[in-house]
Amino acid sequence: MRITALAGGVGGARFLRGLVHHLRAAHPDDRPEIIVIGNTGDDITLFGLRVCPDLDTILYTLGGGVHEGQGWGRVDESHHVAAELAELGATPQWFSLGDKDFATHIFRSQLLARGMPLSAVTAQLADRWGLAEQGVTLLPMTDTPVETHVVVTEGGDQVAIHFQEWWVRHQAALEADRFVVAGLDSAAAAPGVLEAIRSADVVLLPPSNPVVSIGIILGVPGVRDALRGSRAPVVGVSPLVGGRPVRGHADVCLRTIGVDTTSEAVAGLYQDFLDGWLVDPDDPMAQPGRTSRLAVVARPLLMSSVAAAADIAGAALALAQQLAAATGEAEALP
Ligand code: FO1
Repeated sequence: MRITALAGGVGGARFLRGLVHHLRAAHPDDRPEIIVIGNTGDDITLFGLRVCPDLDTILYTLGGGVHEGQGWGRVDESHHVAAELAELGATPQWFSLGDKDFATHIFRSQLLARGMPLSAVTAQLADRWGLAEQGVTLLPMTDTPVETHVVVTEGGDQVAIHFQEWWVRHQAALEADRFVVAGLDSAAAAPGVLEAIRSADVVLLPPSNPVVSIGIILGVPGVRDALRGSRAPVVGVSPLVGGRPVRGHADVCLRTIGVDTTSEAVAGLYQDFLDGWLVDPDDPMAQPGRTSRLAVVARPLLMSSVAAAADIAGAALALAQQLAAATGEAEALP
C-alpha cells in the first residue's frame, strides 16, 4: 500500500513523524510505503552553500536529530562556524546555521557541484537519517533550482526579497504584495514525483503552509493534474486551529494571496482534488448542519506530542479508508 504526502517544513515533518508512528503501531508487519514530496521553494544559497530548509526539517525530524523546540535545525548544536563568519563580517547573519547543519549544506553542495541532481543528493541524506527503515522515501518536488521570493514595498519602490529573508529576518512583518517563485514554471517534477501521485492508494496533505509550501509543490507542472486524475482519496489536515496557524505566518501568506484565514478557504485552494478534510472541533466547518462536498472530520489538531500527531495521522488515514470504501478502492487501505 502506498501513501504519498506533499509536505513543507515543521508542521509537515511533525505530521509525517506521527504517520510513521501510527503505521508502526497499526501495521507492525506490513507497513505501507510512504513517499514524501518535499517543498524546495524555501531553498536558499548562503555562503556559497545550498540550503534546503524543508527537506532538512523532514530529514532531521524523521531521523531523530531535529531541535524539537525550534522544529528545524539540529539538536545539541554549536555555532562556532557562524560566530567566525560574523567575525569575518560575512553576511547574512539573520539565518542561524549550526555547525552540524553546515555539514549537511557542505555535503549537499559538494554533490550538487559534481552534477548530482538534488533528488539523488536527498536520497543520500535520507540514508544517513535512516528514512528507508521507516518506509519513507523523500523526493524533492523538482531537481530544478526554485526559489520563492516576496515582493515588498520599501521606500515606495517594490523590491523582491528571498522568502527566507522575509520569513526569518522580517518575521513576515513587511507588507507583502505577492509571491514570485523563480524557476517554478519551467521546473520539471523530480523523478518519481508524478508517479508517486498517480500510483498512490492514499494522498495526504499534512498541515503545512498552504501558500508557500503545499501551494508551491502544486505549482510544479504536472502535479496538480496528477492529483486531479488520482484514483486515490486525497485527505488534508487544516493548518489552522482556532482560525489561526499553529505556528509560522500562514495567515499573512493567505492574506497576501487574498484568501481568508479559514479552514474552508484553505480547502478551497485544493478544491479541484481534495476529498477529505480534517478540522479542529471548534472550526466553523465542524459545526453541525454544515453542508460541504468535502468529507469533513472534526478532531483536535494540535500535534502536541508524537502520539498526538500519530492520532491525527491515523484519523486522516481512517477518513481515506472510508472514502476509498465509498468508491470501491478499499481493497488495500490500512
Ligand atoms: N527559522 C527561523 O525562524 N530562524 C532561523 O534562523 C532559521 C534558520 C534555519 C536554518 C536551517 C533550516 O533548515 C531552517 C531554518 N529556519 C529558521 C526555519 C525555516 O526558515 C523554515 O522552517 C522554513 O523555511 C519555512 O517552512
